[in-house]
Amino acid sequence: MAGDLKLQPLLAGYFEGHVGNGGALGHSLCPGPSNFSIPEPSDDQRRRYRTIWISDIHLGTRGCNADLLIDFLDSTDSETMYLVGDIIDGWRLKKKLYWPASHNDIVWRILKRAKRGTRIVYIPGNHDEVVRQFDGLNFGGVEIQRAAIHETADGRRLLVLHGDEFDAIMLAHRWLAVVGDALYELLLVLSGWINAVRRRFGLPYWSLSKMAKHKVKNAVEFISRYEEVVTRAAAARRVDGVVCGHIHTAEIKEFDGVTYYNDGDWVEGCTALVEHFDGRMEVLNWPEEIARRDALAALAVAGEAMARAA
Ligand SMILES: [Mn+2]
Repeated sequence: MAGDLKLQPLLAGYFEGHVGNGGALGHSLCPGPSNFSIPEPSDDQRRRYRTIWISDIHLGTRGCNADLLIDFLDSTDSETMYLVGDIIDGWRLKKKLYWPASHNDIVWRILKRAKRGTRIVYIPGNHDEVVRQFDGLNFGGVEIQRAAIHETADGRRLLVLHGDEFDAIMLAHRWLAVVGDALYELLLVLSGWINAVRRRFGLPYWSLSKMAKHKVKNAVEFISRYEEVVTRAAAARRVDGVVCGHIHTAEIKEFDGVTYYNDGDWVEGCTALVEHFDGRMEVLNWPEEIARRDALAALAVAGEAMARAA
């Protein structure tokens, strides 16, 4: 993919001056959380992780799966939590205000985590880009950064960003695809002429099958290209991996020794990326985790009933 290499210089200096320095100017501008409409449970049953990444919550829209996210927040805890963009959907909020109590519950829970001692880093995305102007500030214990470098327990450095930074490049890719298709059409015409000439000289048919590889543009290919573009840009930054959101597709994938992580979203998939205390990374699919928890609870009840019957 020669196109990627040509476009790489565009990104080379992009993150300079954006990474790090979060919290240096930190001062609290927000009072602590007060009360919830849905009370927070006690802490002892929570699953603990070193780091949690969540993104694309889209608070302020009906798409946000607030109940599942509240369940996730009440079931987990971590030393550090990254909010990887599109937390509040600022664009839609301007058009029409949709803000149920459950969305406040989420904001309170995040602020309360900060108060309990979780380091919270908020990396605004394209839907909450109004927050990007507060780069380097600290609101109620929430550090705002344009991008961050996270060091895992096993010493790997991960670039953390929302991921909309690559939309322009993906658009360029789409143009390359359009040019590619036009070229393919031209080659089809040319090959017709070429084969007509070849037939006249008694030569066998010349196959176009190699060209056909240029074809096919679908969502699956778009996503895998996005993943590769993001990972190549991270590799140019000399990090061991990249964590992003934006395309609402959770994934852990390797490209030439650099790892691509996407924490997914809380609109469709309802997933989070977590780092265990040994540095092992995992995507948590929360609807699946709830189903497992419910099945275990049902088994326990059945077990008790059987023990009583015996
Ligand atoms: Mn986004």
